[in-house]
Amino acid sequence: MPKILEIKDADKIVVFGDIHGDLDSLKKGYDIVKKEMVSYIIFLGDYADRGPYGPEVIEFIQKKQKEDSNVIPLKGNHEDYELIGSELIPNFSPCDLISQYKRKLTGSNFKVLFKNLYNWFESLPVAVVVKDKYFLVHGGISSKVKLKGTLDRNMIQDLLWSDPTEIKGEHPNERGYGLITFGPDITEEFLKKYNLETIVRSHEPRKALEGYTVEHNGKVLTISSTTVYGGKAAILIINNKKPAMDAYELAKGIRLI
Ligand SMILES: [Mn+2]
Repeated sequence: MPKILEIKDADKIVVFGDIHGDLDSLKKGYDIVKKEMVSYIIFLGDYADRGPYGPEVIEFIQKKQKEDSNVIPLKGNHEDYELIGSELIPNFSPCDLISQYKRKLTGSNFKVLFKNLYNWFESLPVAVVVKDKYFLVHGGISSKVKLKGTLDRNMIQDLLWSDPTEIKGEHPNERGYGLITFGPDITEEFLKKYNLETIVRSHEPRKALEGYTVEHNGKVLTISSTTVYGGKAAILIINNKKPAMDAYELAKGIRLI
C-alpha cells in the first residue's frame, strides 16, 4: 500500500510539478537544481502521457533516485495501474506510455519491463508532509483523507485526483465518476487539523499556465513543470529555514524553466 512520508529536517526543498513526457523541461529544471544545495528533490507525479518522452522521463527520474536517496518521486494519477498477467492496465485515460514503450523498445522483454515498472509505480509515496508546514501531493485532499493510519483506496483516489475549486464543500469532479473537487473550507479544516500551512500540488497544468497558480485564499499552490499544454514550466524552491509560508510567499520561490 502506498505511503505518506514525513520530512522533519530540510534546508532547501525543490519541487517539480507534472512533467507529462516533457524531457526538455525536466532537464532544464535539473540544471537549476544542480546549482543549489538541496536537501530534497520532490516530484509531484504525472511523468508520462501527453508529451512524447514518457519512457525517457521515467528513466531519468529513476536514475536520479538511484544516485540520490533524497530524490522522492510521488505517485500521480498517471502512475496508477493494475498488473494483469503481463499487461499494465491504466486506471486513467488516455494512456500513451505503454504504446511509447512498445514503439521505442521493440524486441524488449515487456513482461519483465512492465513488471518492474509496476513495482516502481507501487513503491511511490502518495504525499509528503513537511512537518508543521506543507502538504505536498499530486491531486489534493478530501474530508476522508487521514494522515494517521492506513490509507485506503478512497483516500488514495482523492489524493491522486482531487482538484481545488472556490466552491465550498466537496462536489463531483468532471474528470470522472467518484472523483471530487474540494473547497477552501475543506482545505482550511485539513491544514488546521494537521498543523500545516499550505498545500503544494500539481495535476492541473492548464490552470497553471504561468508555471503556478494560487487558490483558496493562499492556502493552495498549484505548480506545473511541463510545456505540453502550451503554458510555462516552473519548479518551486522552498527555503525551509524560513517559518511556514502561505502560497503567495512560497510563489516567490518559483523559477521558470
Ligand atoms: Mn494528474
